[in-house]
Amino acid sequence: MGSWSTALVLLLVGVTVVYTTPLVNEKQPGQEWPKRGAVLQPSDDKDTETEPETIFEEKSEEEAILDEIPVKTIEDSSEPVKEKQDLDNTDNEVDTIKTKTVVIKSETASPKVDYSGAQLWKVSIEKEGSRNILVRLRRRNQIATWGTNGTAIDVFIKSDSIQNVTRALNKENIPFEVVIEDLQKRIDEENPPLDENEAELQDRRGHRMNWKQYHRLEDIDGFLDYLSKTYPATVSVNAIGKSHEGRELKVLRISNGNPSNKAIFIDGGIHAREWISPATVTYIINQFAENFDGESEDIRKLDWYFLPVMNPDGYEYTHLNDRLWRKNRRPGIAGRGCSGVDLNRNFGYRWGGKGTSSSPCSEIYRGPRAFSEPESRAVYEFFEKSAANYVAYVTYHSYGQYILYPWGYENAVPPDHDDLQSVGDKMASVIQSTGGDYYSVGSSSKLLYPAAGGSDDWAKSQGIKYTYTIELNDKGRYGFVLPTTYIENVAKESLAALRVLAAQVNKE
Ligand code: 0X9
Ligand code: ZN
Repeated sequence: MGSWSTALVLLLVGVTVVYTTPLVNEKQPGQEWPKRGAVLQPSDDKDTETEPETIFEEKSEEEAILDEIPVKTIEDSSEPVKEKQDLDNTDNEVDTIKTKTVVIKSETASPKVDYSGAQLWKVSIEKEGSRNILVRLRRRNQIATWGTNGTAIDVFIKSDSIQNVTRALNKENIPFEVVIEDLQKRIDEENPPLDENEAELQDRRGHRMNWKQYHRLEDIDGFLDYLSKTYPATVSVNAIGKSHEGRELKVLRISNGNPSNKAIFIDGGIHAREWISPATVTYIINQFAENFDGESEDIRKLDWYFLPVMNPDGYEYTHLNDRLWRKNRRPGIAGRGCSGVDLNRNFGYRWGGKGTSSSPCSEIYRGPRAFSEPESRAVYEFFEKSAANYVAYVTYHSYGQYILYPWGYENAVPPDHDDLQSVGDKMASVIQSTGGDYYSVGSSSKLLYPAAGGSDDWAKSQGIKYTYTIELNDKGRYGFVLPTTYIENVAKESLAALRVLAAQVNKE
């Protein structure tokens, strides 16, 4: 071969290499996320429009009363904590940094809500009439209800209501016990800073994530980006939309790129204060992404989609302003009224039904219409556009240790409820053998309370068979303010449960 032809060959090889070598973080061939219309997926020919058949079960008197008091939420009340209300009304004083499309509120703008002297009680509901007393106290904004185990309700009481509530319960001989003496103290102790060695390790790793702490959104997002840069053949990240305040909603996908894979969608952080949820989702991501090739076939055969923080504004708000905030950060009317929509009441299946409120001040405010919120709408649009064959949807919440399946909107179950129950039972049993925690399994309306507009009901209505809400630890010792020492065990248990689910969907 002459020197000219050698040069031409070298040039061609060079050009080919440049054009076929993926840039860092660019998706490899076969790694593009399947879009509807691009490749026909088995799910495309399923009729998801028809409403799944429901089996209605008779409600006992007991359950009917529980309907009135959706435990863990505050129904149709104005803001339960005076301080919160005051904060809402300072929205117009808040500093904002405006860019083209992003408006992120200044971190120092509003003062922190102080929970000094606020308490968490376990109030027995075994005595007749005790629920009604609690409903009355809640309507008068004296208490907020957090969780239940069926015989007692966890009740949050702000400091200046303690006397009144004590008197009301004593008068009716309703037993109660103080579980947390001072919530602010617990909040201050919840997430201690890392010691120096650990902090140094963090900096050397290329990301700041670990499961010994609860992290700010920046660390979580940085971790997802790090994984996609480090493992471009299997991991990729896309922003599926933006929150009210302009934060990205980042979805991470893990896949071997086989177009016939089934897919599982997992999210966390719908409710801002449930910090154990994003911690668990990121733990699972870490296990799969860092060692995908060494993972079991059940994991490698599936496409995994993770949205660890569906409510990033609320999540940041709980770090900076109010540790016990639940909703997103939709601004109040004219920047003055109560803010926030409960994203788990804003999804578009049976929106507006039981266990929801039309009052913006309520903790379970459903929003002005289904999918009115950029966060829930982004998830809806993501599923609309995605051609992946979703066979399972898991959404992590806290607390109570429950594995819940639809329906949530009403005390009814879908036709395949036996499958959901038996796979749920298997997950609960592996959780117990892995880390020792007991999880109850059942339909969410029956085990907890009816509440419409949940992401789980919507996912199920779209034809995703194995749809679960998992309420992580604990059972009310710490509630939402779960110490960091619990993270690893809780997350390890959930990972074990997810492996059971993966094995099941691969079998079908
Ligand atoms: O009330 C909720 O949104 C969930 N409980 S939490 O304490 N994390 O707020 C339960 C949701 C269960 N699913 C439906 N009701 N659809
Ligand atoms: Zn929740």
